[in-house]
Amino acid sequence: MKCKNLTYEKIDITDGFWKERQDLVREVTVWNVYKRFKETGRFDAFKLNWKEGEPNRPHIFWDSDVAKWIEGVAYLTAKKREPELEAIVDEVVDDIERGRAEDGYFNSYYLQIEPQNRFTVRDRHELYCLGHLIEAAIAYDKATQKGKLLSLVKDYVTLVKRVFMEENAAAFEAPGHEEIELALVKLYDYTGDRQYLELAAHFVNRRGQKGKPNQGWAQCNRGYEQDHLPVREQPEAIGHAVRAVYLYCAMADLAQRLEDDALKAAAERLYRNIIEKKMYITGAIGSTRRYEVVKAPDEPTVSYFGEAFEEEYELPNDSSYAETCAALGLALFSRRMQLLSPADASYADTVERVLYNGFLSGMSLDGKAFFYVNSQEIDLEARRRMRKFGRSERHYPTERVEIFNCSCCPPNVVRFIPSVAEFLYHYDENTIYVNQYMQSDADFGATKLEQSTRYPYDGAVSLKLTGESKTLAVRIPAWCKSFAFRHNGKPVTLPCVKGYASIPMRDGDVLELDLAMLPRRIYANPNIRANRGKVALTYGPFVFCMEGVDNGERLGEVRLTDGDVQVGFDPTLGLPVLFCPAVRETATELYTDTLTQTPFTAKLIPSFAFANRGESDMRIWHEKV
Ligand code: FUB
Ligand code: ZN
Repeated sequence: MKCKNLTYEKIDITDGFWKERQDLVREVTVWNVYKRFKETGRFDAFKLNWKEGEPNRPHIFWDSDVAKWIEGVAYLTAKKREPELEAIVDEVVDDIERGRAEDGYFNSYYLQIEPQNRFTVRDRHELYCLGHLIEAAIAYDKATQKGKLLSLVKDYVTLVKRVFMEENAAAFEAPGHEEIELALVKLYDYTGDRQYLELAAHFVNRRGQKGKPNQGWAQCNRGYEQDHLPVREQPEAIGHAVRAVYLYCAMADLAQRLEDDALKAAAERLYRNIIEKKMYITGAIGSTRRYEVVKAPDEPTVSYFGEAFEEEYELPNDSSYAETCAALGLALFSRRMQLLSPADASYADTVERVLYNGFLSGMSLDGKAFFYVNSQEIDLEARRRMRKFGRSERHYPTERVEIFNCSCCPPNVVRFIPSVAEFLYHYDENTIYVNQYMQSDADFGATKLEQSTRYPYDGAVSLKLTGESKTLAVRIPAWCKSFAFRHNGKPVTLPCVKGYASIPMRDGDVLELDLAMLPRRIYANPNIRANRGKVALTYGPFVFCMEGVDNGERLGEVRLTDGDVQVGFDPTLGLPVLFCPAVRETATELYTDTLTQTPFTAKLIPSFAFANRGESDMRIWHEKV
């Protein structure tokens, strides 16, 4: 049996850090995003009755924004029906049924604005929108047994298969923004209909074959869309970060299902390239925000077009792109890679890094506002100077907003948090791999697993198995240097191989785990120019940051000194905090042989929680004395 993830409907998160966030999405976020999408015309666009000159002109990927929102509603509904939300979804489904073309095509932009131009421009997101509608349809059918949306998307997929695979009649062979590939694999998994797996493989295999003239934005060329080489030959992660990780998800999915070793090797190569050379300490990805075209001297003209991966080790803090969707996509990619190497816990380490840092910073603590770009450093003084001379540099955001024009991230958060349980476990016929720690009840069929923990507030975890015996392989996070186990109350020493400690468990057995959580000083590879000579602090899965609101602005003057780092708790934030000895270095002259050092104790908070208390300096990487 191939390893599988235990899916969200088989797991109830019953309390703690992630239950709080799931409740916040259910009670606040899903409604806030709905209201803003309603105000901006995203839902009305499905009625196909917009008239030139009216506000809220339909946009090429509004269908995907609403589809992700629907998918999030479906995950919430799977746990507790929400009649008002379902009514909104059912109205959208009726709009699609009423407005779709005879042949099953549906796209609220093209049907209203340029019906004659369907499938003529690769990077105008038709297949990306269909991909998200597919994911939404599967989740909604699973949660409600209302099969209409699923039936509608299947009709649309039948058209796409005919146009792209049978007739090759479109102006392009592979989509400009990957997404449909991973969605088609999900549709295959859900229906067992192999044609969907074959269509996913078709799109992945046609990528990089240059079978049709290049398209997309003027400056943009194939590197931005990972279309510069056949996917099995791509040496490194380049181009738009979200497009890239969505493609890589499909590559990993297909490698497992088709037992395609070349695809598996390519997915592993691209994963390692990201993890080892192109990822921020928070798990965020995408360094380039500036829209620029860089022609690599000896490569096919490859564009490092905006919102993209940079050269290896180029991870600037103050000009990061680090989109919320990109971080989330890296977690999805890592989960899929985990299934290709089931006994290697490092993939779940990456998931954890993203979940508690690079992804979660995308939403405010009150669940109402979002980041599209997640700054990795905020220096208000530097911004002031840039703006004073009207520099064209796109200024990194210092505060979240409720909705932005390009609103791909908010609905991605709405669907990701309700389904976060899917990162907890993967399993085969003998072993259950415990990858993440959340208070939860899981149903593997003949075996049930109850997890009790306050993680990430502390490292104590209890796992109670009932029913059929299984081996438990429990992840020891890479950050944890000391841990202890008790099996049915008795201390045991368990072998830890590639990050998993394993133990046979029988009906009624309890395995207790204590993961020692201590503050750690982390140093960056000196190849990362931005962080040479600097230090970051972590505690458990959290990467910490310093904010001006706690420590005074002009954080560039602050240096961390040696000495013990104390752990505290901030009741306002509801989060652990760190207190670290520091000095503030100042000078009056422009150059001096003696800087004034004023000692103080710096307070640091989990980096995902920055920018929740107004505009403020923020640093993850700190100079040290
Ligand atoms: O283009 C669709 C989505 O909008 C991309 O994934 C994001 O980067 C944003 O551009
Ligand atoms: Zn986004």
